[in-house]
Amino acid sequence: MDLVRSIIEGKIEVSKEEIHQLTSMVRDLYRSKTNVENIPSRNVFFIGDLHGEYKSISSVTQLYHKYKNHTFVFLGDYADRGPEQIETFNLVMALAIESPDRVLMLRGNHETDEVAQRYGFYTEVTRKYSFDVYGYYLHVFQVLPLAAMSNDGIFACHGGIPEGVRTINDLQSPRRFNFNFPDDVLFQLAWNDPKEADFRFAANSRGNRVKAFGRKAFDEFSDNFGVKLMFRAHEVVPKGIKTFFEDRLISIFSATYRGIATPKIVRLGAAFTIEHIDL
Ligand SMILES: [Mn+2]
Repeated sequence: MDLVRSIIEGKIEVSKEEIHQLTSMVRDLYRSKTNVENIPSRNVFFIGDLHGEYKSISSVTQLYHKYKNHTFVFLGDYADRGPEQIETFNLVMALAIESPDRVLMLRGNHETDEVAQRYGFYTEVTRKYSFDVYGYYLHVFQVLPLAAMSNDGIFACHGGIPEGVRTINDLQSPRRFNFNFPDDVLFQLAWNDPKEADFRFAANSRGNRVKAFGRKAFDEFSDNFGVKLMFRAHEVVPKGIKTFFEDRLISIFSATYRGIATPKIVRLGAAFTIEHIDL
């Protein structure tokens, strides 16, 4: 645990063996989790895309020290694109290992081999370490849950509502242990985007398998699953926050994305009070 503590305290340089230790601990912790994990309904921070920006995860770490009775739900997309991808991913893992009862890592669309090969993480890890080390991270990707839900109506995932889902079993039963997303339900949880429109599902310019979900899909899903409030990430929003469907869905982005966004996270306090926090 010295390794974990030192990373939380700012250690940046880690050896191949240390990455092996770190990723093995996350795998052991997360393998037995379900696709949809249970979370509390209050005193929760939701963190959107970090995309390899160490400054953002450092700010979150300060809140983690300050709010010891709060849960931290990371909505995915830890690496790719930004300047400190390996360091950012390692720090999130260290928090998840140190406090498994109050830190939850969800899987974003960038936590796949296909995407990480194209957007920077593969290149960074193989340049600095080796193909083996990239493999350690892939084994973390595949154990991460896709969504989180509380007993009284909070739902969170990286992308959005998948098409054709009626019961919790439709979300829990697909097998997620794959470096990519062969399953459409899991794929859409990580990839779909909300749209303020009066349809269920429509095409999405991100790709053939990706959908936009409209108000009808959101209302049906909310009714079926008892969802009162949903959190997701996945889209660059300039203010770091954007709400949909009369503030029942909150989209969060927690990186600057080359200076075009103001990174924010959301604190869900008691009685569903919401606070937007600048990072
Ligand atoms: Mn994404």
